[in-house]
Amino acid sequence: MRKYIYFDEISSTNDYIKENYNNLFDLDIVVAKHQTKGRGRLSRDWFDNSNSILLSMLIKPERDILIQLIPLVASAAVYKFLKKYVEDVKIKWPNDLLLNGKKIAGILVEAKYLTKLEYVVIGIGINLNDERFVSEIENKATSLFKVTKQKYDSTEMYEGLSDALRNEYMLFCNNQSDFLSVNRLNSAVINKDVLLEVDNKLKNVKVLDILDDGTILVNIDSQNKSFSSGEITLNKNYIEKE
Ligand code: BT5
Repeated sequence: MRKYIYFDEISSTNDYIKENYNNLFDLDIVVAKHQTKGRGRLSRDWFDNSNSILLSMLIKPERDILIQLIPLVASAAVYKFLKKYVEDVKIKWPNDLLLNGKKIAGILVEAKYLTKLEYVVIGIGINLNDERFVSEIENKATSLFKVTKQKYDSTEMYEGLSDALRNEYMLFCNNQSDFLSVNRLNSAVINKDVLLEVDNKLKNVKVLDILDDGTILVNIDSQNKSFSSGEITLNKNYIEKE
């Protein structure tokens, strides 16, 4: 298996896989030093200044998989990878990793269905050696360097993350991944009061749990209700009431 396909510069590693999936194989990984059109969810920007890990993995599933679990599988892989270097890593359901309360990594999962599920792309951005960020994210982003004051070798980090992601996904396929408990035990939001965006309105809710189907269980308007990530976003400036 190829370790990964590398680009110095590309529009987006997710877009590269989506445009070339016919010529790529299951578990192929594409990495780039810099993206000119890095994307988050809902067409938001993903910024980088050539100091981060920008990586996407292609999945060509042989049978249908519960797609809403994939961001949680990826979160668990990134969590385990980051824990080798730093302590206070938290997972903000469904796709952000926080370090000391600031965002160090984001995950973008995209899928294509024709008559069946054709492919899934897992895109991961992790801030590595960044000393500063563009003003849009300066107050809410952090990097491994900012926290540990050490610089990291990008090749080693790409390989480590690729191994962690492939490994977690293969465990998941064999029903052996502990991704749900990793997400629950290290959640930044369970038992917290947060602002939830539902139907374009912000609601104050308490997060109770992450359910086995990957949805989040919240207490909203005095009722318990579960939401999938497609339906809601936890507000990016969510308020924590300790
Ligand atoms: C994400 O979206 O967090 C998913 C990011 C996925 C990026 C990877 S990089 C490899 C692959 N190729 C791509 O084109 N994308 C994937 P979301 O939850 O929508 O968060 C986006 C928001 O995070 C932005 O609106 C900013 O507020 C913030 N943000 C942008 N760049 C950031 C960074 N480098 N560090 C921390 N926060 C950032």
